[in-house]
Amino acid sequence: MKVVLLDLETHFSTPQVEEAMDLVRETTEYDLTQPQAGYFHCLSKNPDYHVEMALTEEGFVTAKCHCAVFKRSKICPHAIASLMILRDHKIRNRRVRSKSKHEKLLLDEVLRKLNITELRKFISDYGHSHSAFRAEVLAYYLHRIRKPDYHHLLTDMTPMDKFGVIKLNRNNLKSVRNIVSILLRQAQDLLKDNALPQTIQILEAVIHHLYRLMIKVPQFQDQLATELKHALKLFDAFCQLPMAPRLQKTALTLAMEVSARDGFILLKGTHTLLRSAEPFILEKKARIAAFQLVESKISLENPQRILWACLWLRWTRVWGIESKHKKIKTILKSSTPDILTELQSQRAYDDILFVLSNTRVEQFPQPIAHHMLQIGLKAARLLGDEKSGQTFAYALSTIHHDKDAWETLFSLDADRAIKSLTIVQEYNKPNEHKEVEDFLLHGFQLSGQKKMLLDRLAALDDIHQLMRYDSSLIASHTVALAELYARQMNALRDTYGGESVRRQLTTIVYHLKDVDLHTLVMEEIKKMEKTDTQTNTASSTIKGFIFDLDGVIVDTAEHHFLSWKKILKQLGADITEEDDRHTRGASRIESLEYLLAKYQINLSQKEKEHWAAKKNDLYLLSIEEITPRDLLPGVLAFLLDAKKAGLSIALGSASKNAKTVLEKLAIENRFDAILDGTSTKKSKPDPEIFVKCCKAMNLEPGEVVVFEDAVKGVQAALAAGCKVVGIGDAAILHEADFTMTGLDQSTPTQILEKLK
Ligand code: B16
Ligand code: MG
Repeated sequence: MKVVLLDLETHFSTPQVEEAMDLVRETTEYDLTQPQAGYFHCLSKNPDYHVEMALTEEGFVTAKCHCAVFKRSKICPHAIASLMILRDHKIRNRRVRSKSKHEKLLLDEVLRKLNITELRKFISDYGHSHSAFRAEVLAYYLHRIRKPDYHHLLTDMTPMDKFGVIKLNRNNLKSVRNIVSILLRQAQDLLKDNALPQTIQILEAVIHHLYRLMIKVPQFQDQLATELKHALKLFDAFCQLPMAPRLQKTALTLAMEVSARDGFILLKGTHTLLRSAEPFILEKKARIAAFQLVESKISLENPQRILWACLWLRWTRVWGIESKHKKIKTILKSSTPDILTELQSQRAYDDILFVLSNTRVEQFPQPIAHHMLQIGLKAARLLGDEKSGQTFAYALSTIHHDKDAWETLFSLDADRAIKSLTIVQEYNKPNEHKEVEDFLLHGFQLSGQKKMLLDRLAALDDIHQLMRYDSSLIASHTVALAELYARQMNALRDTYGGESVRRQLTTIVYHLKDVDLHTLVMEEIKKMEKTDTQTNTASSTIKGFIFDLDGVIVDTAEHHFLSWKKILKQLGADITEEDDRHTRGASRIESLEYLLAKYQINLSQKEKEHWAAKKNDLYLLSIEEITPRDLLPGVLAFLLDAKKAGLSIALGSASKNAKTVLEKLAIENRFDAILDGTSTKKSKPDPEIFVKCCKAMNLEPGEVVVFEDAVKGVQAALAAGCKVVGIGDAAILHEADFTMTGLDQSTPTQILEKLK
């Protein structure tokens, strides 16, 4: 950054300059050294910073600070402050030199002897042409004359019509702001030199004038706010200095008069005039007057009532004044959350605790009450008020399940923090609210309540939470943890979520391997499977399952139907969905005969064989592409679980192509017996196929459940003496013991339970 040393203010924004000025004021221990010509070091011990500066003959200067902010943005308050210090140093040296020549002194001497009229005349002699320019020069020198009249200067600068109405436009607004800025800069310098009477004289004129403009020409409020903020900041700094009672009175009168104006507005982010002048409001009478003024501002219609209320509350606390107006209390009561938020932004932490000590937070809706208590906790912590901190943290933990607050409580009073967990646990059933579970598990883990953590995790049945919190249980509760994992993994498998469950299980297995629990959990799962098998088979009379193929295991029924449709088309008929009901489960030749009869087509035996073979060719072609992905949902899991439950399983299909289809689906080895259209003489609804299946499994038909999608199949199973679960439409398969839409809808264990 390269700037002109004598003109820093035009290079940086007002906030940057102000911040740097604050820093200069704060800089108490520092060294300004010149290791070589044109190079300077500003080394400040308090606050800590180090800036290197290079100054050219022409007055250009570059600065480099060693702080992180400068490294990132090539500018920082330290650098600007150091430049100001350097400039000050240079000017002082020059002053010494100029003093020796008596030039400056001479100018001051001359000015001090002038009155305002003489000064004006003097200036206009040098600059007739431009009134704004004349005013600027006037503003520069005004404080040096005997009785400067700033009010006059400002009013003079502000255009008015003959009725006294202010006529500001963009152009003359700029001039007004310029003059105000010059005056404020001077006030700032005067304040630095502790010239308090002169400072308040400028501030009084400027603040009065700016507020007048803010009220009268509200369309320029935003622009004027920049200067007003600067003025208020100076006023606040002024009020913090020790001074004669006469000056205190001037400051207080200014604050009271300006605040009392109709249409007066408070600028957010600045100290209110009255708050700045508070150190001067010492007498009871003055306090009551100020308090009443603030009260008069608090009404429902006032959009700034929250800001006023903050001051009202402060004085209630600090001065112990009680309001006589009930209405105010009512207004403020409903605005308490907003007041707290505002007090927080003002960093008025004492007032926050005061408000909360007089408020029943639980009367507000939950999220609002939560926020209010959070504000309170923060304030208590910043003030080091442990007792209030504990109270807020306890309420936040117990009622609002706030994890951060609980951590604070734990650091302050571990027993109370654990008590809060116990209460939350008692009042909240597992799994009802996610945030409660997060709160509890987090708390149990952090406070080392391992047994409570394990019990809650067991009650939750949420394997993801288990994975999140198992690290603190592995060493102390290894076996219990492994059992829990085994149980929850089994439950997850039983949900038949397909691909997504498989993916979840893989993630869990990886995690278990990571934390060295895999072997133990797998052993637990095996143990459980063994017990499951024993209990299932021992308590149930059912010992085997028979599955039909088409429509139960795979959706080939559609292929059968479409193949028939094409054949019948060649024979001059168009078959319908209704026909599908009759061909389902029926053998190939029976199906053909049914369709020929229905559509009155006469064929010889040879021709029938010819068309049946043709249908099969079409069918085989259409199932060519079948892969294990074509298994109907949940089939594989169901077959595996049936085996796990100790059941024998068989396939009983009317299709002569059953084995081909099973191979394509890669499940031919999963069955204890496979009987198909090649093993029987009579087709469904004749029971032959299922009777043969039972024999092959060495079971009585009464010990077997058949899963069937065709009416003929259901009838065949019943005729064999088996139980039947219909797969498909309950209305069509009404003869079955019960129906479901697919094998993914239940588990073998549940079916056994249902058929008991
Ligand atoms: P194929 P399923 C049955 O199979 C079909 O449901 C039925 O539509 C078909 O006509 C029958 O197989 C004969 O099939 O022509 O391949 O020998 O349901 O008893 O498994
Ligand atoms: Mg079928």
